[in-house]
Amino acid sequence: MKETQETIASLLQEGRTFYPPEELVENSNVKRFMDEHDIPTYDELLRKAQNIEWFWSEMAREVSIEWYEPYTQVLEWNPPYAKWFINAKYNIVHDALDKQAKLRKNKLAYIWEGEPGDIRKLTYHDLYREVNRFANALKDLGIRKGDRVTIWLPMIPELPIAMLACAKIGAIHSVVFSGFSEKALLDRIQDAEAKLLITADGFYRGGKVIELKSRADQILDQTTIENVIVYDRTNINPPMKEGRDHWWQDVLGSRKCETEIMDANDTLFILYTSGTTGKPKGVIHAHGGYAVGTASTLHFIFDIKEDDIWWCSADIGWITGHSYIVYAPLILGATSVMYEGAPTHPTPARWWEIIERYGVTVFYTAPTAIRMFMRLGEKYPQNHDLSTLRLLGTVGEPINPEAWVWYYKYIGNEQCQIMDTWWQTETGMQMISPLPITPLKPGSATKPFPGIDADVFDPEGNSLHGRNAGGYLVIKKPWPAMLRGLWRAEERYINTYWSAYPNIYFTGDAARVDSEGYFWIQGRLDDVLNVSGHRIGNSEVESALVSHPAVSEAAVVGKPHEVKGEAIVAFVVLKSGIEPSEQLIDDLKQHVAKEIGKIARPDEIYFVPDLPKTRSGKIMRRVCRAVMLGKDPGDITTLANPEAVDFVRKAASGEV
Ligand code: 6R9
Repeated sequence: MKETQETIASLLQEGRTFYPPEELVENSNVKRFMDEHDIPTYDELLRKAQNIEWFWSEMAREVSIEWYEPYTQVLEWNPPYAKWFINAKYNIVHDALDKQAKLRKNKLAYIWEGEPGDIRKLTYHDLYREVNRFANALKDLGIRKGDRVTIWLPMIPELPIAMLACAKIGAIHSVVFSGFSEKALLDRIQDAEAKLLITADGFYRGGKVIELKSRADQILDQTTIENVIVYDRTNINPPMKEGRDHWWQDVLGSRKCETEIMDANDTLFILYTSGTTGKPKGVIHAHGGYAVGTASTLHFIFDIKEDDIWWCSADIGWITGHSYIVYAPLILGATSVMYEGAPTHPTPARWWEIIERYGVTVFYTAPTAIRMFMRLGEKYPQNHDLSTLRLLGTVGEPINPEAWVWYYKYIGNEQCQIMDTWWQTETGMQMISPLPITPLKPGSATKPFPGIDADVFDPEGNSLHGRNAGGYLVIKKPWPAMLRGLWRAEERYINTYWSAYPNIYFTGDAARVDSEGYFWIQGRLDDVLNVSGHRIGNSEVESALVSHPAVSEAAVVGKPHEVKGEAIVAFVVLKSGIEPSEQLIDDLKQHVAKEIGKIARPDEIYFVPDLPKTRSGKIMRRVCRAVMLGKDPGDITTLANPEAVDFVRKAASGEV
């Protein structure tokens, strides 16, 4: 530990740059691409790729996308709507599966490990067969092109199988994270008006069985769901409703299923993400552009080669899992590791055992996980042979230099470049990230991916590029995996992403760009928390609290947290006649976990007689947060009730 601290201290002082090993550069996919196109330098690559139509059509070829019918035009940009690969006939399942079942029939697509230790290995042929059988099951239950199917499955192979089966027949999947509550599931089913739900009886997490099906039963009557398919993972026999509920095994159809020929711009999936209001946004992604964008980034950034073993530790319920466990690795014909359970079960060495057991070569995780392992101590990774690793990556939030150095030293043995990838559910693909040829500065996501035109603007829309001054992170040109809209919320799409500056995508993040063009992401501007790399709207947690019978009002704010990045703190006003108590604090935490999911459970709850508000009645979260952190709340004289600031201060400092 002492040694680590010294390394960190020297690193922080030096602001060191880490140059990529020559061997990595020489053998990289991106270097080969540059040589083939007579591109001598990284800067030249970035410059040339700003001709986005040239670059993305080259990339479609580079990652071997096979269209049923070719496109007639690369891009059609009618701001704020982009279409890519115009008139191409396509289905992502062709590249992810149908083609692979021929090219790489006996190669492993997934090496899966369940939390109790069970192992399943699926070749491309196995996966192909399972997807076809399940796709026929969906058809038999009346699912057609354009229908929405909600998937509430844990990290088992049936999750990618279900997603691919939907895509294969042209249905739109909407995956809901298995850690979310049934209430969150209800909102998402209703918004998408899904006809079918695919779930499991339960799954293993932290040594326990977490039920899914029996919980879904509590909300299904309020939905448009006509049929439910249930996978038997834990043998707990949930109640099954005659006529509506079907066991996975019982509905499987024949092994032969034609892939639906789609337009490249048809919708592939909806994935809900948190915004500034309580209602989640249904981000829409389309077959063609998403395939090109996700496969290109995995190919160049993580440099996937035929014999790599790729492990992205995210849950498929988030965009990271959609793009980099399901679609991109399959399009590249890679072998992926997939793990069901908690990272520290049954011991804090579980992940390192997995890397050792399968000889993982490229590993992608989140800073919050690294900080957790850092706390547990380096003895766990040190007892394992991690020498197969050649590249590491992170995503989800800024990585602090301490965690960066620990990851570099104890997981990468100072041999592996760390790819700090900035992107969003909306961008679909990694957007700002090093390539194997990029010199690294710990804490910086380095430079935009070729073809991505990122910048930092001041409020008037002037570029702050190179000035090292904080501003709004924006993207100035369209990119292939960009969102195509929000599900049945056109106005919200325009207001959220396209209203700050004309025809420019507003990311909602703050950033600065230094004199060498390196991007330093500073975090979100809007009222969205980032807890362990998960986006949670402050107002989502507030709505959950206010839905409890004891609560009249709530303000939810984030507080810096060593492991989680942000911890959730709630200031709560109780209804008159209700007495504060420790028991009530516990009840409220439970209530939020039930309404949204455990990840949104507040870490701290304080009762206050009133909350600071503007004269128009808007609760001033910013003031609550400043006061809680002991900072100057700014001018509070315009508040309707300045005395409430003191209530918050006293509560947060434990005076009441
Ligand atoms: C992929 C994903 C998106 C938000 C994004 C930003 C934060 C993601 C980051 C990062 C700093 C990185 N974020 N990666 N911040 N450095 N490398 O996480 O998507 O769940 O939609 O979250 O996460 O604030 O705007 P999503």
